[in-house]
Amino acid sequence: MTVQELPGAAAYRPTPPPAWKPITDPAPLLPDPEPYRVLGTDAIADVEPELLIRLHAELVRGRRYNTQATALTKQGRLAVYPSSTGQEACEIAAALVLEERDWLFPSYRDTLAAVARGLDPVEALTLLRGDRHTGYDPREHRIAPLCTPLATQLPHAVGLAHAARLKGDDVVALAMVGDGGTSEGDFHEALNFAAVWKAPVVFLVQNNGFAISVPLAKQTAAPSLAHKAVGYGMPGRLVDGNDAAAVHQVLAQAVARARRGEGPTLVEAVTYRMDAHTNADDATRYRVDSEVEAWRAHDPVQLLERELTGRGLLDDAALEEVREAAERMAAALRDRMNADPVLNPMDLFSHVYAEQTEQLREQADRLRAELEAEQDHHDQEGGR
Ligand SMILES: Cc1ncc(C[n+]2csc(CCOP(=O)(O)OP(=O)(O)O)c2C)c(N)n1
Repeated sequence: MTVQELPGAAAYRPTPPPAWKPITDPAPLLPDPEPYRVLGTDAIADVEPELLIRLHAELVRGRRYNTQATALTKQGRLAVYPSSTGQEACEIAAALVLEERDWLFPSYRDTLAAVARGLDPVEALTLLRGDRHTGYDPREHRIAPLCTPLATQLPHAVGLAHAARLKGDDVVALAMVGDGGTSEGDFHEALNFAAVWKAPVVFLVQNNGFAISVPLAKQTAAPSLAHKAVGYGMPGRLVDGNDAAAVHQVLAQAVARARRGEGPTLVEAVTYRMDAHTNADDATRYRVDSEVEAWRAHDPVQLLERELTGRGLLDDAALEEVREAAERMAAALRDRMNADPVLNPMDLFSHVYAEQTEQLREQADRLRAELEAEQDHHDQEGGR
């Protein structure tokens, strides 16, 4: 059967659509096929020796901070610590690459980045100690609270950066997230908005191989996490996350790009979590020792140390000095964490509502009366 054309039908025939054009040319957005490296390559020639020396000192201090904080969990002085041992190059580079006016949006694993940015080492552990409140004023150091809900820090970073741009403030936000966090809806929303608005944000994904016990292969079927950038229309960069000089360089380029108003970048740093997820986890249940040992041979501190000693930039005396400074930091951390904080129970009612509710006022009055009665009793006992 043939369909007969009615007279005049040609006028209703659809015109062919206009030629399709991509919104963005994907080619320049694609990451390198291999993680970018600087240490042990010709690219080292572009790096200032002072930066390498500074990175090394911070890495050694950071490693010592991780081992000390983990020890404090075993001594009952800290509730939980998600160690970043093995990931120090990412942590330190992220902190050093920012200007004072910029903002850092860390996850729960990024205490080191916060400390390297200038946060008091004890204040940085307040939340992980089980105290209420974050323990530091995020505005003072421009460090958002260490974020436990996965990836929620990413839309916060985009919102802050976009708002700063609208106000004409020269601010870049650097947001850190794990490989597991890239499966969250917040990751998608943050990257989409950031790219559409050209928000001055840098997303640093630390691909440390696992989301607790879930390996990367069960997390994503993407060629790499950096490739996800292309779908949002921003560049994806793949970097060796244990090469501090490379991470610093790639992040510095991304920060400069954001500052020029050219929009966000997604950086995937390929690294490895050497310790368990936290002190409450047993990593031997889901990964083999040979894998851990293979990564130990690619240790971020040793990689940098080898480069510096090979170039005559670090001798035994200088190395000893760096290690001693790290020991002094650890001893001070231990001493301060061993002092019990003096808590005021009335603080329960502080910082919750701008205006106290009637019910909370009543509860606060009752608690105050109880505390006063207890104090009177204590004074009388003491007077006897
Ligand atoms: C929204 C949300 N879902 C689940 C969790 C529980 N959780 C805590 S850590 C974690 C794994 C995260 O892995 P990854 O993002 O790779 O970061 P890493 O711990 O390796 O640094 C999960 C699922 C959470 N904190 N928040």
